[in-house]
Amino acid sequence: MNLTIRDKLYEQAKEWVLEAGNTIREKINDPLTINTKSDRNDLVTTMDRNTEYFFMTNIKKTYPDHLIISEEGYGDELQSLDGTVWIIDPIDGTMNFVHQKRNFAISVGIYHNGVGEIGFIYDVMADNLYSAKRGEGAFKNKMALSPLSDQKSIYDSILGLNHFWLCKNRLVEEDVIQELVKTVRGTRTFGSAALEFAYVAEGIMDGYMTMGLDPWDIAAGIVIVNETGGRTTDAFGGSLDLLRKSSVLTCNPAIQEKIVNEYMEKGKK
Ligand code: 2AM
Ligand code: CA
Repeated sequence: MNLTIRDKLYEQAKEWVLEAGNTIREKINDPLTINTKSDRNDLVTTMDRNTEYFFMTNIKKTYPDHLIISEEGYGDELQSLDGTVWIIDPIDGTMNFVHQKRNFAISVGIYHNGVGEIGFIYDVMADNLYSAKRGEGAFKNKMALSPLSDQKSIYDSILGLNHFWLCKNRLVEEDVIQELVKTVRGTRTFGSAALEFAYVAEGIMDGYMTMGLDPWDIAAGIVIVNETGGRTTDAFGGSLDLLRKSSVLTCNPAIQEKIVNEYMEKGKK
């Protein structure tokens, strides 16, 4: 993608992300209409839908040839990542949005012919914007994020995990996850995949591994984590397909092979 075009696209997308976040903040205490999707814990609100609609109408008006993959139904049905594709989660961490009124993010990744060019993860209530352009580093607001250390030991690592590893249809034997939990220094569960990617990029968490995420949960995060030298694969080290749901491991490169080879591969069902 031409760099001048990309810079303009970055500025426009940033403006929309901040505007959408501002609207959510202003309405954070308004009454919510909450519905469920795949199960009773999979929530969606009018705020998710309205925010996605805001992005969709602006993108289609300004860039009629751009395509959209998004969570709440206003996107396109895509069979490939050809062209310029916006991959959007209007609210990542909807359960946090509903129950906690914090710890949720707007996640916007912009891909060109399958290559992640731009990523934004906006922690709306904290007003922290994580961003990256491919090849130009990652930022938290105006602060450049440092490259991740390649010397990290798994014993000194904090790993983001959630209870889905203990639910039905898990992908690995439970005792392997237990071993992994005992090996690392600590675990955290924040409830927003996008924020967990941002924390890996920031180096305040060393990895995040989860069983099933959709493209909109991770598209921006991949671009941002890449720019700090982190790696993102499925939980078994395989490459990700941004048209499908998949397990995900994003982490400091120093611990990736160990997690995959010594835990995940061994416990694979
Ligand atoms: P969401 O809030 O946009 O749905 C929570 O652990 C993380 O997993 C969030 O990023 C959440 O995204 C995502 N997730 C994906 N599928 C989910 C589901 N069925 N139920 C709850 N969270 C889900
Ligand atoms: Ca969402």
